[in-house]
Formats: sequence, structure tokens, C-alpha cells
Amino acid sequence: MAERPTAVDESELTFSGDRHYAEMAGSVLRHGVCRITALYPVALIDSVAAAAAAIYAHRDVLAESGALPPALDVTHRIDRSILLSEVLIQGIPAAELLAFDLLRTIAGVCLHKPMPSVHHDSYVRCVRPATGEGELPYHQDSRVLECPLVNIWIPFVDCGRNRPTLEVLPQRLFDLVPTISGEDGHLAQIGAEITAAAFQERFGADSGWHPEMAKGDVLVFTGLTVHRSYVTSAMDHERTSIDLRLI
Ligand SMILES: O=C(O)CCC(=O)C(=O)O
Ligand SMILES: [Fe+2]
Repeated sequence: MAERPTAVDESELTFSGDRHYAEMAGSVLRHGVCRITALYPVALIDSVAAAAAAIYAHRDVLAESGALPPALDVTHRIDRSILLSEVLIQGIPAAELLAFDLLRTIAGVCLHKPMPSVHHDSYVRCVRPATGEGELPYHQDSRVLECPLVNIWIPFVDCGRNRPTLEVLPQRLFDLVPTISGEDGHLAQIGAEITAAAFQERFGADSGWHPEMAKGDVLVFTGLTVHRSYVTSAMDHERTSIDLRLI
């Protein structure tokens, strides 16, 4: 029996950064997700993006010359990701600049603890429509990280039109969803993938929300909220973003 949510209008899920944290936390508790618009100054996002771009450029050179350390092989070539702790802005970890009090407070309400901290498994990720690099199928982060968490998803660019966005199921879940894995990809291999067919069967075909996002906007969702990379044939540019996980 499909768990069909009553349709939620995206206006109910969307908040400007000056709204009270309790409204945003309320949306995450009721619907599993909220979007906060214009949360970060564009200049901050640009400086984090530039620091990440320098790391990508360096690793691309290493990969081309066959000198990429084997430990980075999957991370760089398949996930096209960078551990967030490696991204520094004038010596300051990017996560410290991004995980400010408002977000920690919202996450704290959801996790029932004061001021959660950043989980080491937080990444910069680049999704490339041309090659499928970086793209992830439906999953729940708590299945992968094996702990309760709140994910702050931060795109470096406007996305959802010609660049991939994220698709989330705007429905609060209280458990892990059984996984039925496809054959390819890291999440399938670790038994964390929910196939698109299984997702549609369980939640309905049009139940996912794939918001357009502007640089400076974020999505906040729980470790149980089902989500995936959202890529259509109209999207011909890459998108880089951060998954910042609070625990
Ligand atoms: O950025 C994406 O497309 C997927 C990211 C994701 O699954 C995550 O942030 O946990
Ligand atoms: Fe995820």
C-alpha cells in the first residue's frame, strides 16, 4: 500500500532567512524538509566554491597524469566529492562558516539536543549530467551514516533548470525504508539504494519535490527524508553543492 502524503505546496516548505527558527524546524518536523531562501551571502558561497574548485582542479591534474592517490579514486572519479573538512577559507574550515547558530538551532530541535555538531562525513559534491559523475539514487542518509542527522544541502549555483537540483520526498518518515538496490553504484553496493520503481510504488509517482534553488538558498532535511540527485535531459551543466551533516 503506497504511503501517499497529502500534497504539500512548496510555499509551505519555503522560508526566508529572517523567519523564526521554530517555523523552519516545524516544517522539518512535519514534512521532513524545508527550504530557506537567501540564507547565505552570495560572496560566502562564492568563496567556498572557489576553494573547492581549486581542489577539484588539482585532483583533475593528478588524475590525468595517473598520480591520483588510490584512496581518492572513488571519491574523485565516481562521487566527484571532496571531504568538507579539506575546504578552508583563509585557514577557517568552511563548515564552521556555514554551520551557524540558526541552522544548528533548527537541527537541535529536530534531533532533540542542543547545538549539534558537524559530522565528518560531510562533502562537497559535483553532479555532472554528461557523465553521471556525482549522481546519487534515492536513499536516506541515516541508512548510510547509521545515525540520526540533519542534512543542510547548499548548492553553489542556481539550480533546478539547466543544472541538477535535489529531489526530496516532503514527508516526515520515522523509520528506514526497506532498500531494493539496483546493481550499479556505491549506494547499491552498500545496500542503501531505494530504486526509482520501489520509490514510486511506495510513495507515488509525483510525490518528489525538486525545487529550483538560487545561490544562497539551502534545503534542510532529516536523515530519514528520502532524496536523490535530480537530473533531467534539459540539464546540461554541472552543479556543485555541499551536504553538511549535523549530528
Ligand atoms: O547532491 C546530490 O545530488 C545528492 C546529495 C545527497 O544525497 C546528500 O546531500 O546527502
Ligand atoms: Fe544523501
